[in-house]
Amino acid sequence: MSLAADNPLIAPHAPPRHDWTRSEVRALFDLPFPELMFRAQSVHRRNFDSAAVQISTLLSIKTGGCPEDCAYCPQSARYDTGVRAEKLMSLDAVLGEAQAAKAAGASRFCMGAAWREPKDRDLDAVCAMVEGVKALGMETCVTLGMLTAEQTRRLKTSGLDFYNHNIDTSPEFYGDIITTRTYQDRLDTLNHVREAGIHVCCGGIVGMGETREDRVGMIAVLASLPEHPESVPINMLVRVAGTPLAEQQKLDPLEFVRTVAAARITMPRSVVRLSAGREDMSEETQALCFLAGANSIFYGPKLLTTPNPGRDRDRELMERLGMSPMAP
Ligand code: SAM
Ligand code: DTB
Ligand code: SF4
Repeated sequence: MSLAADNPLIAPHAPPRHDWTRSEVRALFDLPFPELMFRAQSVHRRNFDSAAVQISTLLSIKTGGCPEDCAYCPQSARYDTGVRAEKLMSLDAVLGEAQAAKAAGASRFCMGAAWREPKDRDLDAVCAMVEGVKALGMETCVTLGMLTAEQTRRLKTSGLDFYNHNIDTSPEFYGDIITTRTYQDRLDTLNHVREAGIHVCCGGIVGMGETREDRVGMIAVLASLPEHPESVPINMLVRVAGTPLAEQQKLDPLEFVRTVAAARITMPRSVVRLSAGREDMSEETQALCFLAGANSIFYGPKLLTTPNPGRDRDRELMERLGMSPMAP
């Protein structure tokens, strides 16, 4: 890798690139760890306050019983994980949770549903939730599965700020993880979201038994989108008993940090979320992720169905690191 072209200190303020090749992304992953961290932190500081963390809270508004076969997911009806299928939550209950999240310090409220795609009647209910959460003064995000162009327009009208839809992994490894929808289906939904003028939240999962080349491929796909996702969640697989990936070998945490750094360098203006997996991560690894350019977390004791660090623990961690919430 040539020095001048790639060193962010020598090529400052270059606009974000959308033509990242796999070999360039691979070369980032292959850098000596200190060099990779230095580059990631240099890019980070040019684009963000390096002490600011975006705070989102997640709520599962429709849990379990999903027809899809995502091998990582505790909510698939195909696996016996102990997650019960529930009905869509009521508007009042959702708004109560959003209010509590706001009072605890979250600026964005993310609502997730275990659907392949929403039915129109369900979408009406979700739109009412989005309107209600927005009226509380929070940013809104939902993740509901595949969407049509018409559905994205309805969500936009209700005031939706972000839609989360992950590519999850590389195009080559994808078929080992999910067979009930294609990679292209996901890209199509992302296009609809973009065209409706909703911010895109799109990332993936590492630690599913993929190779480094798959992690490279995932980052290269994200970084080559015509517009980078405004939000890029990097999840460490939460290994849930009963799912096909329950016994997956744990990924080296430093490889997770490298993935975060590659996301930061290739998508310099995106908010990169240190997403699922923090419950099993040391605080030192989390600190390295922030150093690598992560600047968002899920805050609150639960993700969708699995545990996340408690609020006290995260407040203490933020304090120890001298980091504070990012203004919305
Ligand atoms: N059902 C919708 C869908 O899949 O598009 C929305 C909810 S789904 C749970 C949202 C995302 O959560 C998935 O795309 C996946 O990236 C992430 N996820 C699910 N289970 C996970 C796990 N065990 N570990 C890490 N991430 C997970
Ligand atoms: C994302 O990338 N991670 C979140 C959110 N988007 C919806 C979900 C993590 C789920 C972890 C497993 C669970 O709690 O069920
Ligand atoms: Fe269903 Fe989403 Fe889980 Fe896949 S990730 S099984 S689509 S809830």
